[in-house]
Amino acid sequence: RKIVDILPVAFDLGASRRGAAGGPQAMLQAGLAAKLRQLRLPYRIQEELNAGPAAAEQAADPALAQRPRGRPPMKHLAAAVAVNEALAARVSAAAAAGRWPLILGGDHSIAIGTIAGLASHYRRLGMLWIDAHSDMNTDLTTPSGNIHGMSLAASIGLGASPLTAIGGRIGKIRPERVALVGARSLDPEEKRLIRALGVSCFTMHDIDKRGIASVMEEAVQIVGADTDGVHVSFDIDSLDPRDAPGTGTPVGGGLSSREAFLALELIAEAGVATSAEFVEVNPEADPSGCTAELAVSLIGSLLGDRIL
Ligand code: LYS
Repeated sequence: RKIVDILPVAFDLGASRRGAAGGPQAMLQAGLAAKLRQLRLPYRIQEELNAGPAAAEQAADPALAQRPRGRPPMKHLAAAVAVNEALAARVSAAAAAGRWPLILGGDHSIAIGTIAGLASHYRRLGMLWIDAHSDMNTDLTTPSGNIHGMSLAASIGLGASPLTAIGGRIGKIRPERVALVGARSLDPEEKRLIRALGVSCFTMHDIDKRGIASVMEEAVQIVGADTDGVHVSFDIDSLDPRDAPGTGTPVGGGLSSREAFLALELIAEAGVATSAEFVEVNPEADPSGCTAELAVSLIGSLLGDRIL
């Protein structure tokens, strides 16, 4: 049995709305460790990573000066690079030591560091990206300047070099080894890029039409074909805001908690996942704490929890 290596990342400067930095502590307080004990999984909880006190106040970054006209600058680029480099080193060490990395976000920009770390270990990494968004913007297409909208593109090797070069190698994952699930808010140029690259994208339309079980069967097959590892990058905003209100960029018409549970149970049954991250839990947007509790249950399902 692999040791689950819990890596909390208190970083939310990749998003417009602050608060996801509190996600890791919210999930831990909601009983993540107890859930792992219940599943009889050995685990360790690493020291929390953060951007450091000066990050939010950082001086203007030289890379920002080159921004294309009409697009907002990448926000908090230096802080995002620093935290993702540190995370990449941690994830790489965990994978090299034979542990099972479980990263707690933080906003979704931390996927850049997670994937950079995994890519040093897995040469043919498959990627299940479960999210309302596709995070396929670059510095040239972003409508917001928020780096959490760029993490998948950057990991594929597209966009500004400070992001694509994190962890050393550019192009950590191949588009044909990626499957998006739950998409329902895509910017025009993200749509174009998804089509041009041939990234498999299972939208809410597909899920409504085919059912989540059929979609997951195909998605798991795509990410498991000719790969030596599969990462599950789970954005809590894939769920409908009625079930998971505590997140920074909620979009209606999302997965029900039942669909999300089934999706993660099916990944567990397939036995393909070699790491995961759960991101965008924002306790400041959820005084009830129900979103963090749901996230803990969902993590349990991915790690083998069953009803019977
Ligand atoms: N596509 C939008 C953007 O690039 C929203 C991204 C949300 C990511 N969690 O800003």
